[in-house]
Amino acid sequence: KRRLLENLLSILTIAGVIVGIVCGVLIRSGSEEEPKPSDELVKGLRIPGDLLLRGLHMLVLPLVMTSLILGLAGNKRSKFNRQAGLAILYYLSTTLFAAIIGLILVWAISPGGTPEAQRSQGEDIDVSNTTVLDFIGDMIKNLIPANMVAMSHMKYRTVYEDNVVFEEPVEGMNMLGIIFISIAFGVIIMANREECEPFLDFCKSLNVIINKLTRVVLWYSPIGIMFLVMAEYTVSDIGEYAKEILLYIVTVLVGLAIHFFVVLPLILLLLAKRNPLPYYRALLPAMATAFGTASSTVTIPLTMKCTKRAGVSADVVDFIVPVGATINMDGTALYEAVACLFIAQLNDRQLTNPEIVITALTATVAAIGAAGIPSAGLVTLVMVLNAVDLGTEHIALILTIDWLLDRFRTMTNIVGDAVGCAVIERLSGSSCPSDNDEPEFQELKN
Ligand code: DAS
Repeated sequence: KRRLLENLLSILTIAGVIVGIVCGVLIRSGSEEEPKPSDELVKGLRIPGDLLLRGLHMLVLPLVMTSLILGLAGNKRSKFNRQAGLAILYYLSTTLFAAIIGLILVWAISPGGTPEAQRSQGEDIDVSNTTVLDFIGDMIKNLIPANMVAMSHMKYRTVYEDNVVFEEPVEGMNMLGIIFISIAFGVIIMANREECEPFLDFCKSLNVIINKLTRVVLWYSPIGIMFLVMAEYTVSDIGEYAKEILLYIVTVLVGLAIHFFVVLPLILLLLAKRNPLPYYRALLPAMATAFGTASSTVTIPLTMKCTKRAGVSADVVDFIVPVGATINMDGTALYEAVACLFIAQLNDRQLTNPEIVITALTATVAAIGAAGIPSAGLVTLVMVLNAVDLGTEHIALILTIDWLLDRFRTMTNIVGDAVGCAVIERLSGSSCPSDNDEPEFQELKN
């Protein structure tokens, strides 16, 4: 039933895009002298679209906080015992590595065009006079939000004028602060479990509520996307961006393919000393479910069953897969790094090196914060864009194809979780007879 609903959501999303494009053309096929619709009409059309964007923004803070806190302290056994510590370390590094693959590819392919092109037209890009030290200084200072309650929207930039130092609030989400505080909370809760149990229960309930709210926003998304596309793009625009969109899809798929077919199998071979082929073959049912539902969470039971059938001990799988499905999303991290730079390119914005480092880090954390539900990566993409002061223009373009790319990145996510189990089992030296002598397994093996 759940799978049917997720597929229905995808169908509605595609329908929303198509209707949005068709209506976009119709409202612009007015009289010659007014090829564009009136401002009033565009303002009206934007309202339902902006509701979707605001809904995505609204979810980021509670989703990231509860996911990070629960990922760290939610599981009874995550008292930083050997397995938990290894799992978090391993997942963080593979997720960051995936984001870096994405950044290298989107820089090399430049689906959104190369900002230098604009420079060659003699238009000087305004390079604000902030130095690298300003940027890094603000980054470090924003780790400690000046206001813990309003931190989601209070980011500060330090201004030095004639040796007078003052801080001016900058619009946008202070993601680094949210992440830092969430991790601090998680670590402190682990060290003071008794006293913090009520707060942890609160986080668990809040996480349930936020995931339900995310579903509401996602079920609204076909409507929001339809109006966003109608207000922003016509076929000519889509046609104009067709090359960029195609290149963008190619960039994401090539990146995911590298991670899926090269990086993860190499990790299996070198770190877990396992043959990737039978391992991947045992994971096929979980891969198909992840692709079909675009949801890691829904796929958890299958990921666990298939990973056990691949020969990993139940002791490891039962603990690592739920943690992995919460905080390990290699596909999502790669996707968000690509999407962020793609939007920067579309806005003719050349990100500075520190901003690219910020993108890799926030894409990694965004992937940790993203829930294992359809289009969760879209919600936290907003956070990555905010981290480098990129607006959510052009996000409508990304929205139109997110339902497709989501499936590929979800499939990569769950394979990353399953590979993590094999690695943790080997590194933590914990093995107990796995239940791979199930009759089906024998049949599968034959
Ligand atoms: N669909 C999410 C998942 O279930 C991934 C994402 O949206 O990026 O893993």
